[in-house]
Amino acid sequence: MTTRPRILVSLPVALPGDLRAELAARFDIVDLPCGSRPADALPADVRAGIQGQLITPHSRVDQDLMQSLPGLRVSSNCSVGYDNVDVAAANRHKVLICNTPNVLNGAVADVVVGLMLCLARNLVAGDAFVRSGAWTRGPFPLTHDIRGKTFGLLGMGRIGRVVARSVQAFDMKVTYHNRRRDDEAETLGLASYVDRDTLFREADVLCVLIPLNAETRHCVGAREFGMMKPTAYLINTARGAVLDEAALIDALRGGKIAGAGLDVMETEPLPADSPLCSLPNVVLQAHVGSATHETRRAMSELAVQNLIDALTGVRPTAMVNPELWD
Ligand code: 8YV
Repeated sequence: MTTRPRILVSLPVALPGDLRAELAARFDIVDLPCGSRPADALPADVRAGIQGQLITPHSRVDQDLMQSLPGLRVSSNCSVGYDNVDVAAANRHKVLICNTPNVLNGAVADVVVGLMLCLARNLVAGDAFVRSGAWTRGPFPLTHDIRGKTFGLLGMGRIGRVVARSVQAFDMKVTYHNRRRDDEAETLGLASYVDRDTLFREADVLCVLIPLNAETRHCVGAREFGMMKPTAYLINTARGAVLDEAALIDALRGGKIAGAGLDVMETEPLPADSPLCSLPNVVLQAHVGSATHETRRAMSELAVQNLIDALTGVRPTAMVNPELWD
């Protein structure tokens, strides 16, 4: 009798029932609390039979993990980012890594636009102003237009293109800097390429949309904030650790930049005693870029399908290390 492949599922929230049923129809499922490590929570005989896993970036996929799951063949991230994965170790262990690009582009871009409007028009403070009754004592202070201003994109990937198209609707001039030129984006008129220092110097809104890796960790720090206009806003919906957060706090306190909109932080969840929580020129969100019913459903569907495909001999749609499949 053939044994069914065993998979690990470790997610912050339960999969929708129909998607879990898709997995249960094919595999034996072992559930693991989100963020737990299999070596700590599962006996060796259970771990030995696990061939695939469905996870989020809360779970590390590193040498230790792969040694604790010696039969692992595929790890399916329910996320576009894969900074939780040691890809070199995955390649050494022949573990295919899948992720969920594209399906979340619009949702993340919408949070970028939302943060930009909150910063430029001070909308969060405006709500508090009305609720507190302060309006009865005088008008809300004037804020700033974004129309005609320069929107600088650090990173022109799939999300960056949607952001560029979105902010063009606000008559903004869009510039970008990326390791590689995006000729198609330029041909489409989505953005114009500038060197990295020019991007920081000229942006009225500077949006960080680069992946987190050893090269990009803390790549935006005091030097970059010092180049920015004191009237400029910084937006980060990528990963918190791309910014040197201590330098950002100094820049915000010292008036080097006018404000920051952060959907991601170096420490998540952000503790209430973080200095970021007491800065009036910061708008904070709880890593909600993709957190809509529709987008998270699409991500879950893609992540589940990637796992099923990889374990049933079908080429998955989205792979981080496709050379392993080929
Ligand atoms: C994920 C994200 O949904 O896709 C990413 O890289 O950061 C989010 O969209 C989140 O990390 C999973 O909980």
